[in-house]
Amino acid sequence: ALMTINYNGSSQSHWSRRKKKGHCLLRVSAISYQDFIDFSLNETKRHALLLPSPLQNLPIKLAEFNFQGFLMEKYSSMIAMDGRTRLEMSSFETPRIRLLRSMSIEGEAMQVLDFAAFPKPEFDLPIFCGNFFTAANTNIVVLDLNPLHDVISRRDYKEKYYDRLMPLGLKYTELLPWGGKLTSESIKFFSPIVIWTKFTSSKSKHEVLYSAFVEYYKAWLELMEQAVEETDPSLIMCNLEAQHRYLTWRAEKDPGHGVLKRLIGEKLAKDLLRNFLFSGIDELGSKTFLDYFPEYGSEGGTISEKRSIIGKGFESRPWDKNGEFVDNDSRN
Ligand code: BLA
Repeated sequence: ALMTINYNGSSQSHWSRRKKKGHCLLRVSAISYQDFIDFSLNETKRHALLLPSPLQNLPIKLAEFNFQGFLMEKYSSMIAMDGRTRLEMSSFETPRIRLLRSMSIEGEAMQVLDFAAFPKPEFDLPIFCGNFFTAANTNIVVLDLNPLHDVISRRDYKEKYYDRLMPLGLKYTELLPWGGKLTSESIKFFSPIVIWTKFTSSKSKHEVLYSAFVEYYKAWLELMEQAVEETDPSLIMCNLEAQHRYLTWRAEKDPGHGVLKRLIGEKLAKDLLRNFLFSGIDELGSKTFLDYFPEYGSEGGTISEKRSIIGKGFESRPWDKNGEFVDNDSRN
């Protein structure tokens, strides 16, 4: 039975099968992020032509044997080294979205969603980011329309996308309050409406998180629909580099790496990060992590293992109700 579950012929059958096994062996905890993914794909289809991503069009090439010796599609589904935890990947594109991908992890003691939408470089749209980690009743959540360009130095960019979204942001940042100190470097990747929160699991909190995800994603789809395609090559280049810098940051420093390495080993985790989750890193640009973030350089030209060079900061939310950045941290 495992063999047939693991081996997916196509992403479509994958979705229907996933639904059918809703009551299956490993679903101990109530929360499953599958509903979030189902919603987002259905909603995307109402706004755009949803096509399978080339990442999932190469099943033969990408099929390999996993730890237990099951033949699997690398970018479709995997069973972790513990033999139980399941990782499910899916990816699509649309005429305006370069890569719409999700990874969900379902284990006995852990549920994770990593959901992102990366626009094509002709659009300066924010990057949609839904990152939810649930384990042992604690939840670590980042939900945001991550700005492609710096919202502090580029006021035009903040006004263009975020001024109108402040009421939505205020509604949910009250329900899901600031999660406390975080890697200071991350703050530049967040927008004035970012939801950064931690909470203990409860039905009501998960319902709030679901509606926040729904409303943020709908807002992002509307922006996507209204966006005007850029034609100036220098501005397209600028979008391209900004997205590449973002991918480079996350592929190197995302806080979920430790968990991924424990689940599937260092080699596969790195492969998943570069070729699936942050795919584009080898195609969109040629700069390296240290080109973008030289402060992480250590002796011998290697990248510092530290996640943060500045240290943790931002005990409280560093944006006011108008979305103005208020530097409330003396170290920054
Ligand atoms: C913790 N995840 C965190 C933290 C943030 C994020 C801000 C707090 C700790 C810190 O700031 O270092 C998320 N940070 C982000 C995101 C961006 C960013 C989304 O800069 C985007 C720009 N989290 C996941 C996934 C896993 C995961 C996929 O998104 C696991 C596979 C786990 N996140 C995870 C864990 C912690 C965490 C275990 C707590 C452990 C720690 O702080 O090191």
